[in-house]
Amino acid sequence: MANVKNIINAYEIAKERYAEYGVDTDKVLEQLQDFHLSMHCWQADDVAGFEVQAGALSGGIQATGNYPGKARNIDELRADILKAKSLIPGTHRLNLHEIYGDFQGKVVDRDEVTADYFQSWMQWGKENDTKLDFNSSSFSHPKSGSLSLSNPDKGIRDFWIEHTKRCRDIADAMGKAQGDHCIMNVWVHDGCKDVSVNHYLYRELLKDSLDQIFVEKKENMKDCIEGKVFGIGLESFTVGSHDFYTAYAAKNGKIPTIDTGHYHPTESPADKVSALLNFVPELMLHVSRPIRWDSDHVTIMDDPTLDLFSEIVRAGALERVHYGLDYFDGAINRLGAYVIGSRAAQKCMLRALLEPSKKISEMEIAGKGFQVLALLEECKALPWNAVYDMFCVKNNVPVGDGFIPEILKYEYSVTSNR
Ligand code: RNT
Ligand code: ZN
Repeated sequence: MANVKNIINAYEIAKERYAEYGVDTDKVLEQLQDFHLSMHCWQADDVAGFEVQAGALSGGIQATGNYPGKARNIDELRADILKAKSLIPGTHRLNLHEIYGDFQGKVVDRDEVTADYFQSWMQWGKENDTKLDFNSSSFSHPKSGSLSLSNPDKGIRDFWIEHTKRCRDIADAMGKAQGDHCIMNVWVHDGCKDVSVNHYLYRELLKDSLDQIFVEKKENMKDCIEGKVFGIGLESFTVGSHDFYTAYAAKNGKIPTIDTGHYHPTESPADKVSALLNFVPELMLHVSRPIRWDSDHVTIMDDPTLDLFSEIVRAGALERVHYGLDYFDGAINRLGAYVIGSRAAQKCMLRALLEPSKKISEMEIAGKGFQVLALLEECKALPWNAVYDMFCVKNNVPVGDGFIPEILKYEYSVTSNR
């Protein structure tokens, strides 16, 4: 157990140290309090969801690992999320996929879903101070195939258009109920496994489907569109590529989703922030960790994530970004995965907020290249961790690795009995 007195002392010293650089750590703590992650519900059960008719996970994504104890129903998932939230400082949102509706044992096809199936979620959100975000689900369905919204078969296309429109209605209802926009993401896996020749046609169809989906203006939700490089089994071509959605978002005022696992290995997601924000209103993030491919490993405090958040802070764009997480690791304790990833994302944001950006920026403009590099190097070793520990104390959650025994206790008494 961490000694609170030591933590407060360490914080006071850190505060003075940062003040030497013109950084006010008390203010940063307030900013961090206002930093809300959108926790993805699908880490709790390897993207299975609660459809009565659920089949295997398909649509270019794969959850690997077979750690015991995944959530099997809505009650278990809710309990797991609340347990995870109790170990993460701050208040956070929950990002639901359509397949996580409260279907009450009924077969509800994707083109039949309504906000009724999410009433209990809205109630739960209200009771647990958790705002909701939403996603249409085009994978793991007999009509998913390799093409959904871009399928040349009008029947299939219309099915997914109907689904996605209904999801926008649901997101709008959620936004209204919580008095805050529900952020809805559209990701479709559409692509080709092998060499193919109809690329223009597929993209034309996807564009047309999106145009139909977005016709109705909605007050209480915001639309995001997420591209990627490739999906499993769809390696040769992706209809919804980064360029496709960037152009679509810029033209139509939509929000591009930057999933950090969706780019070529040497491409920097962080560098997209300042480029895109000159043309689109806002950004959605799916913070993940790709290992060799879009493997969706648990987020850690790595350089790509640090760079991403630093770019947001440096751009003065904190309020223009929605901070979703998107990984699914079934190989370790799933609750632990939530806590590690969420706390890592917060630490990255904290370190970004603690950067003496103003000072460094002035030096850069004055051509003081050596000083800029020296300061950026120094920042890496400033006592940011004392500030994070203080944040945990203030939020009444375990400091440091104090969450490990809590998770093990929950595993012993709850998840290992599943
Ligand atoms: C897939 C996308 C997408 C999904 C979730 C489940 O590559 O990242 O966001 O992970 O919608
Ligand atoms: Zn994603």
